[in-house]
Amino acid sequence: MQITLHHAHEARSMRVLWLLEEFGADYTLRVYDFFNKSLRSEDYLTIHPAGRVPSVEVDGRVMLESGAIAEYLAEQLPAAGLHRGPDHPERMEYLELLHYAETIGQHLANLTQGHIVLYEDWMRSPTQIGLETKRLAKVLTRLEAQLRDGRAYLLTSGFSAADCAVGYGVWLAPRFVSLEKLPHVAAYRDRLMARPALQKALPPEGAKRIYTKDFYEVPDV
Ligand SMILES: N[C@@H](CCC(=O)N[C@@H](CS)C(=O)NCC(=O)O)C(=O)O
Repeated sequence: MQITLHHAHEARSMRVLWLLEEFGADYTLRVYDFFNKSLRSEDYLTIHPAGRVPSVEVDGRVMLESGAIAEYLAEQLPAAGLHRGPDHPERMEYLELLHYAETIGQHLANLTQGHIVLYEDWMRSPTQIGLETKRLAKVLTRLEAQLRDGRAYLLTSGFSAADCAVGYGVWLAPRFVSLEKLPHVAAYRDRLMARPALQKALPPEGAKRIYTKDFYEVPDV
């Protein structure tokens, strides 16, 4: 299988990059600068008409949407054991969590816009940032409940593609919210960080990053 991943460091395409590293798959990586409009170039718009990452080319066919890509690749590369098929007892939770990643992702995207993309104080709304921060903390409680029984990963059957999907959000969330009241999520994040495949999906030394602060405070209204 020939795979090309279109990626921007620290963007949602990190889910797919991490997954490819978990597979130990061969792939070609094309990295775009999140800020310099390269995602709006004519060439890239022929791949992703909305100019977003990730997109993948698999044997010459283009696929969009990180959740769908993760599901598809995990299914196509079953030897890695990261898929849970129709007959698996945890199939329902697997699908739910893999797609719950975007419920987390929408708040991260809104906070990225509020704190970073809207770079001048007059552009941003402290009310909107405050609300999105609370909503991000709230959606993480779903994960705290999932992990409360002491399981290492989201499913009792072990690490799966759902961990890469959700794990991206868990990796990023502490830049916006404290995990102090979410101890199981915090410990889960530490376990994810210890995975070599996640480390390989992080930006290399010196690369331009989206997130340059350890913590983005909600601005005063
Ligand atoms: N639901 C899509 C979201 C893709 C998306 O919006 N990605 C962001 C990066 S996190 C992006 O490409 N933003 C560039 C832009 O909006 O110009 C997915 O999960 O693949």
